[in-house]
Amino acid sequence: HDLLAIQSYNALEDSYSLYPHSLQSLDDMCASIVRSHRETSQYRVEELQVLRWKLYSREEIQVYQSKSVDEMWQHCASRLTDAVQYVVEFAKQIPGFRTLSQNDQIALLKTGSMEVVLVRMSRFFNAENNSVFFDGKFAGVEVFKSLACGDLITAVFDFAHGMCALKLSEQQIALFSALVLINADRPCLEDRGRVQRAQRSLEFGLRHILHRDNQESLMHKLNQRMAVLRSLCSLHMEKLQWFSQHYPLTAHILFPPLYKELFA
Ligand code: MHQ
Repeated sequence: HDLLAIQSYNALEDSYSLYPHSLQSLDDMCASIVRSHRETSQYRVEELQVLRWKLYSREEIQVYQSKSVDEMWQHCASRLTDAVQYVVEFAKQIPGFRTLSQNDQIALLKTGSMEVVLVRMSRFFNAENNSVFFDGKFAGVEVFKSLACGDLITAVFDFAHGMCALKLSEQQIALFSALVLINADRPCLEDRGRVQRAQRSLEFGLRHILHRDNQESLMHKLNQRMAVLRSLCSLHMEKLQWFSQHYPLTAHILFPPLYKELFA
């Protein structure tokens, strides 16, 4: 599997951080997840903040809009795959993830990596003008016109808008992302019990930081967001099926192997 290449196991450290017994180890677990998030998030929020003025011009938008459907799909699939690769790096650093079997790691990434990409998208999103940082500048929905899946794009942008409204801190985003990945309800898990234990300690961690931030009411809102994420991902799969039927060669030959491994 491409997905899990280069892995160094540290079972001892994992079994320690899987069960936070004290406030100190809970703090340590949160700190390590926040560090992994920071190290794999491509851009810091402050960097993105200063790039906000960089918008695509009319002419540049034209260039994207005049691409063919399969050309634009191929382009977006490879951008998405880059983003997924960072999420895989993040996952591998989550306490408890590496102690799962390879099968369970792959099962969790198959269903969760796209969801985490969408959670991360809120950091790359400017809610003031509904644009996302894509290929070096901020792009509105019109840039994605030639994908011919306007409903998916609108739904994804709406989701990002809603996430921005929650005004999450980087720590909250990090813990929430980990929880989106480590989810015992995913299909095809061999050792559901182990995933559940990891999930519980992450939930504990998220509650802990929300309590510390005096924002316990966010827990409920974040749970609601999880349901929306699932529907977005099934819409993405639906669109991909539609695309593969109409452009089997592009989907088969030109899509990145990791994209196919995860979604096809
Ligand atoms: C990441 C950085 C990042 C990279 C790529 C139908 C189809 C193939 C794609 C961004 C949907 C189109 C994506 C590229 C569109 C919704 C996709 C294409 C955070 C997320 C972000 C900004 C992705 C967001 C979703 C984009 C724009 O670390």
